Amino acid sequence: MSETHTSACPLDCPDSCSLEVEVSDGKVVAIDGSTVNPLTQGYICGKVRSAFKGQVHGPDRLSWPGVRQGPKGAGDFRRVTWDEALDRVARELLGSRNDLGGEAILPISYGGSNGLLTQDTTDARLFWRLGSSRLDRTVCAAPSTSAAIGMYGKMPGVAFADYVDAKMIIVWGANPAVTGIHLMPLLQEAKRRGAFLVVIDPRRTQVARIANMHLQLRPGTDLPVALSLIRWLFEAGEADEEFLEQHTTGADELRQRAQPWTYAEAAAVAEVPAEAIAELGERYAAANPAVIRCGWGLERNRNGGSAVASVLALPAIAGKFGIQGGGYTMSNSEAWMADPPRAALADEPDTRLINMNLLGETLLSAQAPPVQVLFVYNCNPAMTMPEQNKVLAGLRRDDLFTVVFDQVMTDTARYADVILPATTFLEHTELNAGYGAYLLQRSDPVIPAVGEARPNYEVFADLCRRVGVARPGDPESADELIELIVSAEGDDSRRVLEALAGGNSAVPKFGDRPIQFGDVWPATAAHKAHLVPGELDEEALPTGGLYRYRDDPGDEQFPLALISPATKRTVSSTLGQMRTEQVPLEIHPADAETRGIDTGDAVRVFNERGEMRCRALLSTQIRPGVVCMAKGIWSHNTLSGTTSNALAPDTLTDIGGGACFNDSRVEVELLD
Ligand SMILES: Nc1nc2c(c(=O)[nH]1)N[C@H]1C(S)=C(S)[C@@H](COP(=O)(O)OP(=O)(O)OC[C@H]3O[C@@H](n4cnc5c(=O)[nH]c(N)nc54)[C@H](O)[C@@H]3O)O[C@H]1N2
Ligand SMILES: Nc1nc2c(c(=O)[nH]1)N[C@H]1C(S)=C(S)[C@@H](COP(=O)(O)OP(=O)(O)OC[C@H]3O[C@@H](n4cnc5c(=O)[nH]c(N)nc54)[C@H](O)[C@@H]3O)O[C@H]1N2
Ligand code: SF4
Ligand SMILES: [Mo]
Repeated sequence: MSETHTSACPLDCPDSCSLEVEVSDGKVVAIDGSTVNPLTQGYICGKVRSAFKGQVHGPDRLSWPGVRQGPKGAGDFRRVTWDEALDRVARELLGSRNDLGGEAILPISYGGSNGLLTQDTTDARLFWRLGSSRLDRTVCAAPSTSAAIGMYGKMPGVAFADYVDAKMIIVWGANPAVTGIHLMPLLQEAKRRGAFLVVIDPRRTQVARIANMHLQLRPGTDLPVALSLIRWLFEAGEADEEFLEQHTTGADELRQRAQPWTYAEAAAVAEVPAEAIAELGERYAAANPAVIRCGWGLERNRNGGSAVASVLALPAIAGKFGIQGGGYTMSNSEAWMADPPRAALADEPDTRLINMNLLGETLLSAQAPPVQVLFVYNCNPAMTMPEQNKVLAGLRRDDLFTVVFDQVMTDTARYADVILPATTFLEHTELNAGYGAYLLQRSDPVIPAVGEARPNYEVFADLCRRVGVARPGDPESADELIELIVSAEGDDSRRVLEALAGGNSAVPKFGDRPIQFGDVWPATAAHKAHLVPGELDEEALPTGGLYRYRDDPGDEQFPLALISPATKRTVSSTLGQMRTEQVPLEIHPADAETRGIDTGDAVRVFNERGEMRCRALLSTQIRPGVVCMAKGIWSHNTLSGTTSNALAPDTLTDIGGGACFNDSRVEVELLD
């Protein structure tokens, strides 16, 4: 006898699908989409539809706490009780704090779940009250969020549902066929209704193949391209002076900064035809409504923050706001609950802030104090952070005590001193706000916890008690935490709570389809768009200020740009235990030929930071001068056990302290 339950997907994906889950004998037998979230339309991606069952019930599932009994990295653990494991963790936390101070403790968490209960609740309470080092969560979206907040104060974006009415859609550094699949049918429908679709991406992705125009630029050159469009809009009298006067600051300043970038200059740097950029400019000026889907591909390089800022400035300059379907979409992650850590019920301490992109460096060389306890949850840093060799060397440190709290045995978990098994969203209560939809969804467990797995919020609340920082009346249960989080909605929180109480519920905000500069306004001073925000300009001063282009980091020794975009098989590295085959490096036939490389050959990809040995795949989907290795692969997916992250620098973006994965410059050679 099977029964069907409702749920919502909390994976790091903009779509926040509403789900139907079929359960038989306490086991998940099928997962599919429902229509509670209108964007889901009853279908979901293959990752969750087919693969996620393996995350719950597969052989790599962690189902008991363990302590290390072999060398670090071997993944050999002895089963212990929760009490023994948590007492040991509590002893180490307190011991480190007593010996070296709270800052000797570093928690690291990121993309495992977008659920509002899984991060920044009792975990923040534990680490803040202990006075741990704080983590600057910069590995993703930091430059784009800085740019968006500085300019528009996180104004909600154009809803995907409104894309069908747009006359022009620019998909800029996003790959929706993989990373947010529910946009694809809407793009097709918009095209059918006559929209002109432009894709700006170094790869010929699935969406590029259906586009009317594909600008296949060199990675990291979006800034000059956008600035050349801005320059032309002003020069050609296509700037909306009235809008700029009324609703923006900094237009003149931006105009000056764009001045050096003629189409010819931008085209030379981006290695695309100047005529194509010019056509894009003409069409954008003429189209109404026109919308830009800005992704994250353009932020992962030295110019990332300025690149996103220049793209987000386009609709203001060209006067594209104020109409249904006109403007931009980026992330809506802060549309709900402006202040998620409120559930911590603790004050954020003034302890040192560690940029997570520097994890390896920090583990190896932080002083005063060194990191003594690393607590990993919702994260697989051995495979997802830059400078992988440094991260791995750090994890091998004998004097580092590492806790890994995860659902499966990840490459990082193999280095743990203590492993703790976490429940999946099908086993605990979760609150999902998503970052592509405007819905708030609550989901409750559909099966009992697998083995002894426990939810994050329970385990961190338990640890608060064990280290003596819990206070009477601290909210600990899912219901209590949800109430606290939703209280951020002020007068509206009662209504939201009641709507969520039904379990299978999704509460919309902004009437679902807000008009930018119509229904929603910049949450900035005077509700204006700041085209050259002072604080960002200042932050970017060391690199020449906002909108200053920095040249390609490649040289003769390492000329190839290595990028590592998302794939259909994993969400970042989540689900990667089920992708067991060797994953190839994609290389353009022209680059392969000069190196004597053919499809299937074993190659060595290297630079001054490290190397990755893997198979080659000749592909015309990427442009010459660029090679591509999937994001989120595991050590078992390459011949060397290292991934593209071993070649990625831990340099930071111009603003936001973001990761520069796509600034990896490499050489590739044939292995015998
Ligand atoms: N299936 C799946 N879905 C995912 C994820 C996943 O791993 N798998 N990851 C989730 C997460 S964590 C995130 S942040 C989002 C990311 O969502 P997206 O931003 O859509 O995905 P990315 O693959 O990071 O980058 C998008 C595209 O940018 C291109 N690109 C690379 N460098 C540049 C550049 O310099 N300029 C331009 N214009 N384009 C460039 C890449 O070729 C890629 O096709 O997706 C989320 N959804
Ligand atoms: N080379 C390269 N590297 C990249 C990127 C790139 O473009 N190129 N992109 C970066 C991006 S965009 C991102 S967002 C990061 C993501 O990098 P990470 O933050 O490391 O995210 P994941 O790889 O998804 O790993 C999340 C882990 O959390 C676990 N998890 C899920 N839910 C829970 C839970 O409820 N409790 C606990 N305790 N654990 C849970 C999952 O099983 C999984 O092992 O990767 C970055 N790394
Ligand atoms: S990963 Fe994205 S597309 Fe897949 S079920 Fe979750 S929200 Fe939907
Ligand atoms: Mo991400």
